[in-house]
Amino acid sequence: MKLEIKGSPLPNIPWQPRAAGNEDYVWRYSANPVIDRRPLPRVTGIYNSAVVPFDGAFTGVFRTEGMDRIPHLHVGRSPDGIKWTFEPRRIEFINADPEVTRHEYAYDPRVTLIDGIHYVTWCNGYHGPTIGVARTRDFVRFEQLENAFLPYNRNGVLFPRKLGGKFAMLSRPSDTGHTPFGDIFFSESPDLVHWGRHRHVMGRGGEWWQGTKIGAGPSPIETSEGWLLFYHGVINTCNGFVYSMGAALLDLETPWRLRARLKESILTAEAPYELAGLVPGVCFPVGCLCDAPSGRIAIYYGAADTVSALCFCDASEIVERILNA
Ligand code: BMA
Repeated sequence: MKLEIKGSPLPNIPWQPRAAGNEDYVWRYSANPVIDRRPLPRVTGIYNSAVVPFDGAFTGVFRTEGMDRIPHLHVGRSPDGIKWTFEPRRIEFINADPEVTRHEYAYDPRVTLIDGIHYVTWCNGYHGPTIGVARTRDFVRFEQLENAFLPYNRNGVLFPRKLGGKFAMLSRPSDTGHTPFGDIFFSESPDLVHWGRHRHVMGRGGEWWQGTKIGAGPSPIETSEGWLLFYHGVINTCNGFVYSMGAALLDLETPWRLRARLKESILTAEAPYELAGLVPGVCFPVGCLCDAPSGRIAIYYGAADTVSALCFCDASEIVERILNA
């Protein structure tokens, strides 16, 4: 299959070829974690964070947690996607209406480039978790927009282009706590304020690794076979939830129609840094880089709610596996 990826070349993508003998769909960076705990004074974890190419280098929005364990968002910058420095102050979002910028907590950011502007979506505390939305041109000034949904919702992930003239978002309606359910839904908006035409995309269940809940990961990658979506799937074990990574293909023009999805997870908690941390047993994908046309993909994922790790895959190979699932 000759897969076409809609996107820009990214020759400096962080990359490591698959080790000989490794038959997994996705392989880990050998020097993981890329970002260790304590990146700033009194920050005990930095994870579930989104990285994008910016000005020939890389930037990102990172979830940090300090000694009070309340998550906030910080900007990070890197020449190569591996070595990072972080703004010591959390992002101060701007809006004339203080109700919009009212800050309780912010976590699990995604960053999506649409028509030359970077949009940040995250789990935003507003009387319970909902989806915060902001835009930036320079990663210095962030204008916060209205929350996309009523509480409770998590994992709001924008598509990198408008569909039928509308912004499009995946999300996962939830509850106030460690939600014991969850499917992925699609919504669209003409103006990033009013969201509607909600559609069910795909559900939990079936294979045990994704039996409890699922949620979209990084922004979908557009390919000639459909939108390639990495997501997290959760199993409820006698020791609590375990988070793995899955892959699916959504229809290009009607992305609430699932084309196919892998039955197996593509990455599950196995490495020491995924099994030991503040929440052991978590692989949580949020950011993704892709070099079109080579199809090299680098996925940033939070490990054990403590550190940030990197894994790699090949777009053609993973799409072919999904289509043959
Ligand atoms: C989810 C979110 C994620 C976290 C995961 C595992 O509900 O809070 O940020 O990684 O739980 O604790």
